[in-house]
Amino acid sequence: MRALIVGIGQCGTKIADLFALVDFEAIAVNTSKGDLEYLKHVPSERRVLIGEGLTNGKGVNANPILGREAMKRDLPVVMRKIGSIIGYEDVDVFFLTFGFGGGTGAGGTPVLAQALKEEYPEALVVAIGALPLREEGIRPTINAAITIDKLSRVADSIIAIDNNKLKEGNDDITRAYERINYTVVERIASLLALVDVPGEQTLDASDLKFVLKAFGSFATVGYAKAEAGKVKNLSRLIMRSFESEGLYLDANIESALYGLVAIHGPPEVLKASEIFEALDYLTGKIRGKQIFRGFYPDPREREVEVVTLLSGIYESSSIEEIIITAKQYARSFMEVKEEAETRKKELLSGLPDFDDVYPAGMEENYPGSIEGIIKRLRRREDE
Ligand SMILES: Nc1nc2c(ncn2[C@@H]2O[C@H](COP(=O)(O)OP(=O)(O)OP(=O)(O)O)[C@@H](O)[C@H]2O)c(=O)[nH]1
Ligand SMILES: [Mg+2]
Repeated sequence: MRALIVGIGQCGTKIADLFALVDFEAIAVNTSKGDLEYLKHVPSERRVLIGEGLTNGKGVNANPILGREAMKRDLPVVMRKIGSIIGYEDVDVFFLTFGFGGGTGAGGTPVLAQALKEEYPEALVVAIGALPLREEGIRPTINAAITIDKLSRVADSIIAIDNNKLKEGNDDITRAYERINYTVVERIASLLALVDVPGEQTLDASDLKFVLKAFGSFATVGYAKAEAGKVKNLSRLIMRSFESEGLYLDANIESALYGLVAIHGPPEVLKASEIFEALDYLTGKIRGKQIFRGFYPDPREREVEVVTLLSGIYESSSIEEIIITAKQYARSFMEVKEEAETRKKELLSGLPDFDDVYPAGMEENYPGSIEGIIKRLRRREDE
């Protein structure tokens, strides 16, 4: 299976950079020249600066209108770059990585998603976006809500990563982001790495595409890992990958349409009865009643790793919180605006105009006034 990662904005390009580190084909697109230079693993010829005429290479300061405009203006450059990397071999999935709360990623990603859908109708477009932290305040929340709306109309799936959920302890923010990004890439990369690999019952590209083709709804990736010697019942470990602490997003998994589970570990631990116990239970639980499965016994392995993908999710408290907060803010903003306009009108009504308070005819004599200048010019013409 061929996946192409396109990172947009700072958060997105940092995630793409980690994908490049683990040998995925990745491109970085940003309005900030400095942020592009800061990357370590995406080769420099795969970094595209957009909107330079608009921002001078300095980013868009969380303004998605500018982010959108930058992407629109330089879309041909970005698409040409993508085309040159793709060459003659098809791409199965485009993963667009970005932060929902900024300007470049939030504004630019829906524009690029749309263009990719038009140019490569056979490929899937999957958005992988980080949701803003609560503490970031209102603007990132609004950016996120509107971008969710836009992407839900063009992307096949949206893998939303709730930064709130993954932020733990007292990590400073840079370290917290690094850790989140690393976790995201580790999980998605290990899932992709197991597609088309020989195993007991294997997953192929068409399974993954089937699961991710979910009408712009949400998807989440779950994960659970344990030392092989400590696994008493594999069924429990599989279930854990579907539980809250394993997922990126607070979501009701019963609202999921499809699932995909990949299990990797030493053969003596991968007991069929325990695997099927968990998978049958989970299949009954999700809406679409279908879970694709892959088992990868590996005698050299000392750990058991379960990676889960759930798609078609429409109930998520992480998402709902953002949408509701954004709507409340939009409503109160409109109210405040209306109130201010009413007050302004009340305050200023009844004021006279200049003509009401200054005697007529003065303008002629005032040398700097337009009327005065015109009259003088006319006079000169007549002479
Ligand atoms: N998970 C994760 N989230 C991030 C990271 N960096 C920023 N964010 C989140 O993404 C949002 C900011 O997006 P950025 O990518 O910094 O913004 P941008 O797209 O570059 O846009 P501008 O800076 O406005 O030009 C905020 O809501 C942050 O919480 C990161 O490295 N990892
Ligand atoms: Mg930026």
